[in-house]
Amino acid sequence: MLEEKISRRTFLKATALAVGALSVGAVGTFSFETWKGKRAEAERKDDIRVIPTLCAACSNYCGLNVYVKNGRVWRAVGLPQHPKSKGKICARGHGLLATPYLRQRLTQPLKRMEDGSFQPISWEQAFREIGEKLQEIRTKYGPGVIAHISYSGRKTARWYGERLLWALGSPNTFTHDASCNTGRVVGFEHTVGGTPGTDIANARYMVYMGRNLAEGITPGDVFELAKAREKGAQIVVVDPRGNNMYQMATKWVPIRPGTDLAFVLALAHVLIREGLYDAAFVKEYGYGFEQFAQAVEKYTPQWAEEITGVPAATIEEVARGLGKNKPRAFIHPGWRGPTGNSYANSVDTARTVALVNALLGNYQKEGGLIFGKNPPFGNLDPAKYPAPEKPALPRVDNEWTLPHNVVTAVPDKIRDGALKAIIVNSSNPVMHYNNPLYAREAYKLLELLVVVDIFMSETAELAHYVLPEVSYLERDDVVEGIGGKKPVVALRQQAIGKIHPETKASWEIYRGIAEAAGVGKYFNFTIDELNQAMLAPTGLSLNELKAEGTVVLNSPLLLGTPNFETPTGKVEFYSTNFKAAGFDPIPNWKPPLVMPDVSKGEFRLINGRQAYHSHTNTTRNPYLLALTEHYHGDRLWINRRVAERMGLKEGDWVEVRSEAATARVQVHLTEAIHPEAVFIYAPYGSLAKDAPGRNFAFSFMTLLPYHKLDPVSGIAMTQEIVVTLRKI
Ligand SMILES: Nc1nc2c(c(=O)[nH]1)N[C@H]1C(S)=C(S)[C@@H](COP(=O)(O)OP(=O)(O)OC[C@H]3O[C@@H](n4cnc5c(=O)[nH]c(N)nc54)[C@H](O)[C@@H]3O)O[C@H]1N2
Ligand SMILES: Nc1nc2c(c(=O)[nH]1)N[C@H]1C(S)=C(S)[C@@H](COP(=O)(O)OP(=O)(O)OC[C@H]3O[C@@H](n4cnc5c(=O)[nH]c(N)nc54)[C@H](O)[C@@H]3O)O[C@H]1N2
Ligand code: SF4
Ligand SMILES: [Mo]
Repeated sequence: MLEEKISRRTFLKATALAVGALSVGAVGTFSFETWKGKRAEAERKDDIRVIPTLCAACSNYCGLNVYVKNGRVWRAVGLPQHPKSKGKICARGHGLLATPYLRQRLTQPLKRMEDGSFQPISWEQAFREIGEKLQEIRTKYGPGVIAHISYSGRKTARWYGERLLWALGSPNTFTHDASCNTGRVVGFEHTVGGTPGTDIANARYMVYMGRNLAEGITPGDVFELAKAREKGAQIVVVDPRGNNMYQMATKWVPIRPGTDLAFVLALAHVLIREGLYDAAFVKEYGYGFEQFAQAVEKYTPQWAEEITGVPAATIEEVARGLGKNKPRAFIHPGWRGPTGNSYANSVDTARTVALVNALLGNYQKEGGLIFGKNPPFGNLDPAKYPAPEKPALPRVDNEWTLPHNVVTAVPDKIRDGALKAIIVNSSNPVMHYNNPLYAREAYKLLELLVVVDIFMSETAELAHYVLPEVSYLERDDVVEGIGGKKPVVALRQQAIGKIHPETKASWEIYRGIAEAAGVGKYFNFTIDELNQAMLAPTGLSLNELKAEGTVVLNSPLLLGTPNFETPTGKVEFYSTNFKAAGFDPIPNWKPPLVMPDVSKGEFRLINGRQAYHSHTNTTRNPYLLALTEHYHGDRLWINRRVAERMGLKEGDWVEVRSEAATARVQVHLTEAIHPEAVFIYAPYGSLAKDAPGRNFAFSFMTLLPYHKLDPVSGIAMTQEIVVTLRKI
């Protein structure tokens, strides 16, 4: 740990010294032109190759050109044709380039021994033992006790994981979504049939309600936002915290956290009361509008002011701004914040956001919300490559009918004995999907836990077998499709040779496990064969895609007529699926689960993305952690006036206590946060033994009380946390 600290400081000092030396030289004998010439000369002698591939530091999977110099990764630039990067990559995209070379990489398959230690074993032994154990567990309990968990964006893991599980007879594949955006997905899917994208560049009035483009970055969207701003667009940021977007915003609305539902219900009220909604659109595409209109009659701006702390006049101003600029106006669907994951009312907030957008008639319109067009992908020919059938067994999480899978339910399913064996790939469920202290005890009960990772994650530490994958720059993955105004195909391909010879790509690992578990016949193809089959309907060959990295298909989407894939084929102001599932068919006001009692010195603990970190993906990255240190990026934000009343100064240490746990952290005093909330950036407080990220702050997830999961969506409601602070 100490060693790590020194090297980070030295890195910063070295940077400062280099700049110093350069500026001294510049006034003395240094000539930039000579330096440039020498540099170019040296580079001519180098072997430099440029490989187009994809970043892996977040789910945007931006397109990159990776420059490889003498076999080592040198630098990368964004691919201009990739819709997410549009020619630029973010700090994480640069920082992650160090991943292949990090000393914490897993280099060999490992087996956990009786005494808890890990011993290196051969791949042959790993496959054989895992295959035998899977067969034994299937015979003993039936196939349904086997599950697979992956990050949903990691398509290779998802695709191969599902094929393996189906081959074994289990339907229990999970993705990370219930820890991320399932609230939004459920809300939008059952209201308008899916989650649309936003046509930022052409919008005139935009509301970002807990969607922070400046830190939860998508570079392409940030460029579009800047363009729209130059053209005079209004940008309203609704956030209890002055997030970095407020440099571009025209208005910041600091809202009481957990109350966004009241805010949007009141927007609907004003739009309807003042006749500012698109009546023709609602008539043609709406189902159950009358019942909804009647329900929101009581949700006046004055009523919402009481709950949200936002003045009624501000709510009216925003509603009128949206109404007058429709259809080039929208409320962003959000991602994780208030609509995705945080509260007992997140799903209803998402539904109401979808409905307010329908009131603006903005679906499939320029400057509005657009359901993108996806590339047409094919599949392997089943005559040549036998495909397993989807198992008829019910899923273990089938008490939830509205979401597609509820990974947050896994710890309880293990405790109940419904799950006995889990394969995890590119995912860290112990740390990230529930309170880690609660999850850890559950995952320990498994008879078989196999983790495919590149690091010894918190989940890998509990595994019976840890299987080392090659990093994102050392492998080919399954082709990616990106929906939008034009469909896009993109490929992650190998840019450098393997750093550690005993590591393998996911597709080889699944084939090895499948063969050993007696279902190898379903894996008789290479990843190139799979990718060729997928690409066939696009008319693009794998070689063409390898040369370009990212290809925009020339079949643009026609705007105008929206297609709502709901049971009624309409925008469901009255949700038939919610009614059938036993929930309120109309989104009515519902308070969050817990509320801090300010008179007792309580706060709500909220969190968010930080521009230079991504979850556990960066918790071992010395360059990105150096930024944390440099900017004190791991301090707990607290309102300056409140802090001063408590006798706190910038950088003071406090103890943060919730019902679940206690943590220690330094405070950051600022005007830019609601007085009833404290805020921490989300990536810190790693619990893994080898992660320097554990030296920074704490993970908000460890303070999350283990209350039940949301009955509608299964989200863990990760901001339903009340804390108190004590100076130490
Ligand atoms: N404490 C905390 N909890 C969170 C969040 C948070 O920020 N902090 N964020 C929430 C959100 S929005 C999300 S989306 C989820 C995300 O949580 P996860 O789905 O767990 O995603 P990550 O933490 O990004 O990465 C998971 C694992 O993938 C491994 N990995 C990285 N690269 C590779 C690779 O090339 N191959 C393989 N096989 N493994 C690799 C990492 O080492 C890590 O162990 O967590 C949610 N929960
Ligand atoms: N740099 C970076 N970018 C990322 C990621 C990353 O790890 N790092 N992860 C990617 C992933 S997996 C995801 S899910 C997205 C998430 O993208 P976002 O959902 O945009 O990100 P968050 O920062 O989690 O939440 C956004 C904002 O919600 C605010 N907020 C908190 N509580 C409330 C509330 O009650 N009401 C309102 N109105 N606002 C509230 C927070 O202050 C924060 O500024 O980002 C993606 N991009
Ligand atoms: S936004 Fe940054 S981290 Fe995410 S994929 Fe793009 S470059 Fe990589
Ligand atoms: Mo996420």
